[in-house]
Amino acid sequence: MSQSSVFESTPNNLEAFWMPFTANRQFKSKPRLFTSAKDMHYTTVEGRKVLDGTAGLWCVNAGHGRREIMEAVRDQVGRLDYAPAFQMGHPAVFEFAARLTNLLGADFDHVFFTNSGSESVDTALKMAIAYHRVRGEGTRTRLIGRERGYHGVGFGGISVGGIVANRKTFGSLLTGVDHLPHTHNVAKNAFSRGQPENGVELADELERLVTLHDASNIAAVIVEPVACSTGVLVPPKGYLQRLREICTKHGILLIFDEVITGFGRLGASFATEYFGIVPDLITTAKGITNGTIPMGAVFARKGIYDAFMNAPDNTIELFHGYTYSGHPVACAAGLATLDIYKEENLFERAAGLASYWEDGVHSLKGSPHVIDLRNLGLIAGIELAPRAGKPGARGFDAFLKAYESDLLVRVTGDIIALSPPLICEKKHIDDIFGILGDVLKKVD
Ligand code: PXG
Repeated sequence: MSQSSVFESTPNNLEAFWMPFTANRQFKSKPRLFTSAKDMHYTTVEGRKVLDGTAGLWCVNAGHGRREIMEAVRDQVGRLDYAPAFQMGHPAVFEFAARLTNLLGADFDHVFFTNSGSESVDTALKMAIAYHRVRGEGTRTRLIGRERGYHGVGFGGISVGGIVANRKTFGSLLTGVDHLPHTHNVAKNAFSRGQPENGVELADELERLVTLHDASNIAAVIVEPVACSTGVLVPPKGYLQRLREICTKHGILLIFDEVITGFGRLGASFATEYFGIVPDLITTAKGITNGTIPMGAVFARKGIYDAFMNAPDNTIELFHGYTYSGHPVACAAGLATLDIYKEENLFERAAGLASYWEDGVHSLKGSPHVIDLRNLGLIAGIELAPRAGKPGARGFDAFLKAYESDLLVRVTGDIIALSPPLICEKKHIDDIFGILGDVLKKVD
């Protein structure tokens, strides 16, 4: 066969693609394919409209098919498709960095670009270790994460993350890592509206780890302000403040992983603003480009970048970066996305909808199998009792039945997670909870 006929004879089947975080055999036996999307809806290959209850994968905050982003991307590809990221630059990346630091406010003054949340996490962990080293505290190398934390899929992220399947599957991971306990407590906090009352003392576990290892060995603590991927675990009142205080007391950097909570999800620019707490590094991705082009970013608090700038002239201050750091097309998408967020006041809009959303979530109290309902901003978690001996089966069934009922949700185990685009209307919220109420009646 000639080379060109090899290309032409590509079979039309589903086999070759090894799908990420997917039950491949189940999917390929009964595929679910989207072919287009506009505003709040996907369209399936069969032509069915499906309401997007999850903003894609927590990323399409401004809704689908935004013309402004499409035009910006098209223009940028035509003008400058790629510029080397190392030792070279292009105008859009500087403009985007400046705009992003404005959005974060006075405490943050530098941005490092990546291509995903996982890369943002690895970048932040490396920055933290390198920061201590350039200041002459090179013994600070230990990292502290949290049980049930999700920080992406790099070795750094799965090491500080607290997901059992990663520990079971991928070996010994990074050394020098400890974990705080997670904050989820259905017995004490079930059906909390917003932040739960119980659990602030769990932050004191950090003091125990400092006593064990000594602060002089600890570089950073990383947490998601709201742990979303493992089931929407809303932090107890006062918990994040206390973590901040303990980190400050011991010179430990605090990293907020805001890959999901960034860009308006809580009804504020970032969780940092929402909770009024200033971490030292913030990791982001997803909503930074409305999910249109892959991109991530790490924000550094004032002083962190400066600490690196004492190196001799012409030396690379931080030995780190990606081929596609600050890719021109991603920057164009990001700039257009920021314009939409601003012009449509989408973060304020989310804040304005949050109490209606909360009422919608809690209207499911009493529905079959529901053992807890949780919410913050435009996020919700609906925890179902697992089927005896079959954890996750009921959740997956609910996911499939919701999809058949024209609603896209996410499930993690037996927890349904929701995060609609911030452009949603009250009628979409009514539809989401109306459909879910019916679905729960059909799930056994
Ligand atoms: N940190 C956090 C807090 C995340 O939520 C990542 C890092 C990694 O981002 P990338 O871009 O490398 O995937 C994430 C990603 C879900 C779901 O449904 C969540 C994520 C990704 C896919 C699905 O819970 N979070």
